[in-house]
Amino acid sequence: MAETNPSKTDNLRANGGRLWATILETAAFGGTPAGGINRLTLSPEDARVRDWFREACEAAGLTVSVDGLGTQYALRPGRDMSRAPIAFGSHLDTQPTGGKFDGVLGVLAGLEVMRSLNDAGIETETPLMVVNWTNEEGSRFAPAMMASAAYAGEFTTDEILAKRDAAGISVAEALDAIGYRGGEAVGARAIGAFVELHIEQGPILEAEGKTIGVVEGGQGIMWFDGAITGFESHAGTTPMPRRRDALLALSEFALAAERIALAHAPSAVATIGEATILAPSRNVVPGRVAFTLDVRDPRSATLDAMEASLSEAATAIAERRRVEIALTRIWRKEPVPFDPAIVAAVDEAARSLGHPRRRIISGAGHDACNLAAKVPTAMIFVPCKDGVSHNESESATADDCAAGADVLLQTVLRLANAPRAEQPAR
Ligand code: HGY
Ligand code: MN
Ligand code: MN
Repeated sequence: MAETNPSKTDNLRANGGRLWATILETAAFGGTPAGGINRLTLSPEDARVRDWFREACEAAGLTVSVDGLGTQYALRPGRDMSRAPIAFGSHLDTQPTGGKFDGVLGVLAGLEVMRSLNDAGIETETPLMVVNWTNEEGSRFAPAMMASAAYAGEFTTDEILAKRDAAGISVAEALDAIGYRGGEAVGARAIGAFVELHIEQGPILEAEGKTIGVVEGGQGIMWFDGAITGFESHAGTTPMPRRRDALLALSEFALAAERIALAHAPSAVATIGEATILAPSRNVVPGRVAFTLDVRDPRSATLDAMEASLSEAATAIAERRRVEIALTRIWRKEPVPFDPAIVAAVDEAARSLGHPRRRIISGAGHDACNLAAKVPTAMIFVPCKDGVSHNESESATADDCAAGADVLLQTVLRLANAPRAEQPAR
């Protein structure tokens, strides 16, 4: 009989100590001497944490499936198996300078929810599912959040399988190399609602002394690939005025991007995270440079305005420095609102647990931002130290992680035991 007695479920809490132990245990897979994690998607380190996750889920009585892009789905039966499962999770891949919590907290808290329900002998009306989405970070293969984007129908599976990393290895080859190219069709699996727990990766919750962020949506993102072509020449004999220096052109463009972001303060951001001199040599004026640009803002119109300003800046710098600047937008993710009913369920769960909370918009992209196009979705944030993330020093407290897991557990129980008529509708 599904346990829907509120007295038993309302008082249920996750085992915060067990959750913290799994965070520390899995941090060993790709762990760095500085205490961070370097676990690029589909790497040997990623394969090891995937194996660990599968074994832990199976030990918790879950049925684990893998789809054609390697995403792992771990299902816990509910009393009414005709209902689409309430899903929760995040990602286990990290940035090269990643920390212990980005993505990891959402997946391991999902596992903890399952373990806590098992310990309490609670069966929910609706099935539950914890998900590890492939390649959320987008560091090795662009774009970010690619597997959840394919699940939501934004890309075909073949488009994603054909994406290549800097070494020319395709997603398909990388999946096959670690044995995680599953047989399940991407997007075929029904999800009734999706909730993602994540560290905020920004400074707001900590600065305001809030434990829980009730996330109402995600901001928009644009990714560009850039190439600047000048002219290689002798570092000793080429007079400064005669140079067509690609690196100096990039330097000007980087400052222009900063100026354009500041012109749309306080929300807009712009980042050149990768820059390479092609055929570098200490005594040759750089003739060719490749770079990437990440631009974000919560407003679509501001993204448009920034893209226009960036293009104007590139044209002006190219003319002045007699170089060519090619700026190609390779990805645009529109700002996304989360489902009000799921946001309300998160808010109510946080209120019932007595955690100080506030509404917030996510500055980072998340798999939830893709799921929102297909299923009712929302997110839960907890603070991280100094708002730092994508840095090996990324840190969160065991208490805040436990609080986030409790809010996730109570949100999931509310959604999973709601009468069918009140089930999230799409
Ligand atoms: O780029 C992002 O916002 C995410 O961390 N992948
Ligand atoms: Mn993340
Ligand atoms: Mn990240």
